[in-house]
Amino acid sequence: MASHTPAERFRGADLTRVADRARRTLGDDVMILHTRTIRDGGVPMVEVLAAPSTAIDRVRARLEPAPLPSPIRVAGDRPYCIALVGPTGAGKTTTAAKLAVRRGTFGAARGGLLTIDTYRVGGMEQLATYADLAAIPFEVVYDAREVDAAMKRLTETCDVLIVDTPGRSPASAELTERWRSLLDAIAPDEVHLVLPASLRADLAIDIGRAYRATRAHCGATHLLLSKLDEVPRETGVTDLALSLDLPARWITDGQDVPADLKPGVPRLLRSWGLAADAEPDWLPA
Ligand SMILES: Nc1nc2c(ncn2[C@@H]2O[C@H](COP(=O)(O)OP(=O)(O)OP(=O)(O)O)[C@@H](O)[C@H]2O)c(=O)[nH]1
Ligand SMILES: [Mg+2]
Repeated sequence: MASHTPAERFRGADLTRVADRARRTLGDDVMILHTRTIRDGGVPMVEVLAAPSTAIDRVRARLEPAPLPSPIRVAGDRPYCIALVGPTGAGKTTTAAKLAVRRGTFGAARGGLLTIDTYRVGGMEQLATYADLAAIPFEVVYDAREVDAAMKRLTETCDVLIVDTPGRSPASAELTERWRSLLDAIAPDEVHLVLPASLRADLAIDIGRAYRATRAHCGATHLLLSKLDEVPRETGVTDLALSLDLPARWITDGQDVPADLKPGVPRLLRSWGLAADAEPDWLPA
């Protein structure tokens, strides 16, 4: 896969000359992303990571999601629904818990959880425990006919609803069809495709295609890369996000609920071509 990263590294004996070379190569709008001193065969050198600022703007524009509605729901309307879909073990349930439990993810709006994953042993209990600890509403729906009643109850108790779904195994077409009809009945406002950041790009593109080309309410609208902590130096993570061509509202980078959930774009821009030892403040969050 061609890299989408237009950031380039320049090395030399002194910073002024290296920065000049970066400007001559990449143009006057060059932005220095990171500088560090390295040793090349024992000789100290300056290394500069630079990219044209228009390229950075382009990446940002492709990954930036539309802002959440404000207020997130009009009084009396049903809660704003965010569903998480994706392959088995991608991190959907953990991420659902993080989103619903973390205070401030949605400002002052009250979070709630709903699961349609009644297949996975322990999945429901996992979410129920988090909901219990955080004292937020939790509903399980087994059948499309139960959706209305569940939504009515949730309308009283929460403003944003996070919907967990079962992992989709290509071998279980019948189960897949069942949860898709359920998700259709829920009609989420956003459907986040949760994919591990370590997934091979060609597989991610195939999976993305499969999840996007579906019925109205099941099609993925956003990408949520999980497990960034499992990718050494986060190499290639931003390229993966760009190849899926979906906006990225959040990423996850660890198993801790709710701490390991971060806004997507600032983090993806930071991962973009930068080594792990880079200063984290090179772009405003
Ligand atoms: N390192 C790391 N592990 C994570 C992250 N998110 C989830 N996990 C772990 O990944 C495993 C699977 O997470 P789940 O949330 O159960 O995944 P799921 O997509 O709901 O799985 P199914 O319901 O079986 O499809 C668990 O051990 C989680 O703790 C993350 O950001 N980083
Ligand atoms: Mg799950």
